[in-house]
Amino acid sequence: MFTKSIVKIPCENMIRGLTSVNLGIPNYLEALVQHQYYINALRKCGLEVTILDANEKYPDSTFVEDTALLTPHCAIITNPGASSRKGEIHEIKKILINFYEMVEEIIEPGTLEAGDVMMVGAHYFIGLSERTNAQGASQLISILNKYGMTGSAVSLKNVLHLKSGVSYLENNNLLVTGEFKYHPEFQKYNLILIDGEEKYAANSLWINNNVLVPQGFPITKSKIEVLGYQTIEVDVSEFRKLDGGLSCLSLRF
Ligand code: CIR
Repeated sequence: MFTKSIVKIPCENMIRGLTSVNLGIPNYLEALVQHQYYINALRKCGLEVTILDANEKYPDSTFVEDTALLTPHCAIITNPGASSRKGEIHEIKKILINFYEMVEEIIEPGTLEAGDVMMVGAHYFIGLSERTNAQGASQLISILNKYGMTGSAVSLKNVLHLKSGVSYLENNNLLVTGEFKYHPEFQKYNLILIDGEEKYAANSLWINNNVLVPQGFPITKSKIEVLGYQTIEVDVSEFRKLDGGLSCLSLRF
């Protein structure tokens, strides 16, 4: 169970954020409203929410998930692979020392963004992406081992981050799309296939037996409900324009 979360208000400069999709420029005011609904949803799931101010220096800084991996034993500050995002870690580090006694770091030449890290109990799958390299993954595995946890690297080709295409919903249930359907490491889970028009919803977010689902993906929503979860729809259309999804917008611990 999670009790706390951290989010960061989007900055006006988000309209200049990194993106690989052709969905247009985000509407900033709309994004602010959607972000507030997202915060409400986290509270509905029982989380205390720490809200960080916007920082115009970092257009993508609302995607706070990428800057740290929070485990039950330690916090790990990442080293984002995107050069425009590297400076985001300084603020997050200052915040996390208030919550964690043990704070570790990924360092050069290792790069890692925590959107590439999926927690399954005490094991962490680490996507090797354009943002997370093999050195970053191996540093992370060493840190996890030090605290009695494990990690393993997963290859990926077609998505920005591992969790853009696969999300663990606890109780052995795994949402998968595209290339991850056939991945050998995931075959032991109860795979819920999310495809075609709905593949964006493969990034849904388990929080304390609720699952946040992006608004507008009814097939995914009902597949998740059939498994016994309570779903909460959240509109994140403006963040999707920057390759962002539900998990990217918070740190949960
Ligand atoms: C980026 O390209 O870094 C941002 N525009 C989106 C980050 C999304 N984060 C995530 O999937 N964890």
